[in-house]
Amino acid sequence: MSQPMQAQGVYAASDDFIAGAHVNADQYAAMYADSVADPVTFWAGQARRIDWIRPFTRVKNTDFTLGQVSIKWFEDGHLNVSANCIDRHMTTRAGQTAIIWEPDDPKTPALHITYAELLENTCRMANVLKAQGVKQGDRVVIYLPMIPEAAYAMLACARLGAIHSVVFAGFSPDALANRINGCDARVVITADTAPRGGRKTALKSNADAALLNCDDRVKCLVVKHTGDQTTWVSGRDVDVKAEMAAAAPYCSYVEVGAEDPLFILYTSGSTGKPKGVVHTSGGYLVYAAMTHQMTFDYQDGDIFWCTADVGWVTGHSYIIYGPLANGATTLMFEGVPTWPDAGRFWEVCAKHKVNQFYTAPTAIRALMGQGAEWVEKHDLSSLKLLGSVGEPINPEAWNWYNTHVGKGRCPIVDTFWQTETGGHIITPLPGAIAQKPGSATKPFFGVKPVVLDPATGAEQTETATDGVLCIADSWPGQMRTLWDDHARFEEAYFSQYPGYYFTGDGCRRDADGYYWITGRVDDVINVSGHRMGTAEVESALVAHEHVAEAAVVGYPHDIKGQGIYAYVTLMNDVEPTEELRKELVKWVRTEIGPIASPDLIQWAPGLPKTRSGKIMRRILRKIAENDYGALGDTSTLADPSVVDQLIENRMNRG
Ligand code: 6R9
Repeated sequence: MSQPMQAQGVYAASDDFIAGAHVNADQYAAMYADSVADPVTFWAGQARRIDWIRPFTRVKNTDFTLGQVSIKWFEDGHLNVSANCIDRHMTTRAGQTAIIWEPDDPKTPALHITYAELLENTCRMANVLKAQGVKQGDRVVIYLPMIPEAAYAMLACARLGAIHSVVFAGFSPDALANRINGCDARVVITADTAPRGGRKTALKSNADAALLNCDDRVKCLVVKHTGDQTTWVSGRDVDVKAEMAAAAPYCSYVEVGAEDPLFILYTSGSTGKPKGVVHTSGGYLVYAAMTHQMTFDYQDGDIFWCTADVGWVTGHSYIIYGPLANGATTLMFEGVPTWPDAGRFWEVCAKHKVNQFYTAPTAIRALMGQGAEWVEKHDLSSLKLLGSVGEPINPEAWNWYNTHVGKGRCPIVDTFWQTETGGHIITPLPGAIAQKPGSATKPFFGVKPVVLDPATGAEQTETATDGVLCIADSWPGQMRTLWDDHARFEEAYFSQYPGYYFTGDGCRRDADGYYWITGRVDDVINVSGHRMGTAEVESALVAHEHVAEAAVVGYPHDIKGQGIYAYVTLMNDVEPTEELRKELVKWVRTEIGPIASPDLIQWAPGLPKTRSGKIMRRILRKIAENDYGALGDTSTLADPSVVDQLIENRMNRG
């Protein structure tokens, strides 16, 4: 999906929706102007939406200057994130459902966890962590499926001032070990097995394998979720549910500084090593809460469903922190959209009377392919708003979503943001900004997007323009650093276009000032809304004994948005066989995880290189896209004949 989408019309919310919305067009215009003209006053006001134990006196202290990048918000304020998401609601919402948990198997009853129960379970979990020696500032790795214990664990860490690093349950033992070691965590929380779509992932045995490569002192806390048999290492493994039952039902929360880290979340970059994005407590929570309320026009009593996994930033900000800070009812779904059938999402929407539904274009495209009859079977009259995230949404998917799911009466918010941004940065506010299918529309409050000329870095001042997307000033939800590597943080985000935060995305701005994200301009690809560094897949491939060299690029894929196309050069004496192809796919799955599986592997006796030995990825991308007619300048190639051979044997002839 790397092409800018053409507007096929402009869609505004109904007059009724606008009348009841938190923000209408005039309010947006006035508030946005204030937010960028005087961010200190604006954010001082917004920060009151959360409770501070000690009020801040300094609002904004940020500097994007290369060599001294520093981002601090509300820096002398003190708070506790868990208390903001739970305790402060106890006087008014103790009996209200905080989390609806919908299990993988629709025959298993859903759970309705009240705020009072959330408090007790979070406290019990916090006491279990404390008993393992976890204290303020320690890192805890959470490798759990979509079960309530994942929420308890995140909030328990926040309660103790410990820093969580959630690792997506689809990641391999190696990826898990790297993340445990990367932040020197002493505790990993996992589950026995994880059912999804009727199949089970052996999480505990993955954790066992990972821990072989970690410090002996790392404890393994195991949630016995399915009750499946697992190996048990006494002295190291802890039965979480049993310990929670025996623990005290209350645990006091600690006072943390606004700039104390809340979590680390690893994400892919353009080099082989994933980046440990660090978010802190005060600014992140203010921003997650505010965007959740305004972008989704969340109203008290609404049932909110974000289908992401808690292993991604979307799950952090819009299943856990934003909704719970707002006292919302948030739905957590263990399963997949297509099991037991392609109507599962809609069945869950109808069953729990979901009001806002937030998913990814890849899921919409997959369901679109199954036919609208799966949607029509269910009563979707509770829906008020739909959301999209993770990649540009193509107009076909947008129209299908709008017509069949939203019945033409639900605004669609196409929210552009990143792990690094903490929350939405370019997004429609549904009562204020009319939508154009494929456009993330306008900036959120306090966000100053700029479009730069990719070559010169000059700011494009005309309204209608295109280039690379940067942000000119800080907002409270912005990441603060990379774990233990501030130099890499500056280098990755602030060095290409000095003075700006560089998103890594290209974009177009139309004559109405709407932003259209055109996709990554770096070596990051977007597979089913998941970020994957091509270098990560390459380094996994070359770690195989038969592989001499590998180059990985993205290519258009109907469902996934982008698929993974790998060019592999084998060692001299190795025969390229179908069997080896399968083995390499399996190899990458075990090295990184199923989301990194190459879709196509082409044997490449040689790769197109410049005389200085740089692989010319531009050419490889074109061949993978089946668009080899316009290869551009190939004059710098060391051996141009390599290209003809690659074209002849290309794998994607679609
Ligand atoms: C939240 C999340 C970030 C990258 C980002 C961009 C792409 C996300 C988008 C979108 C177009 C949208 N992206 N939302 N592109 N329209 N509404 O997805 O975070 O996993 O860090 O990915 O995803 O390319 O740079 P993350």
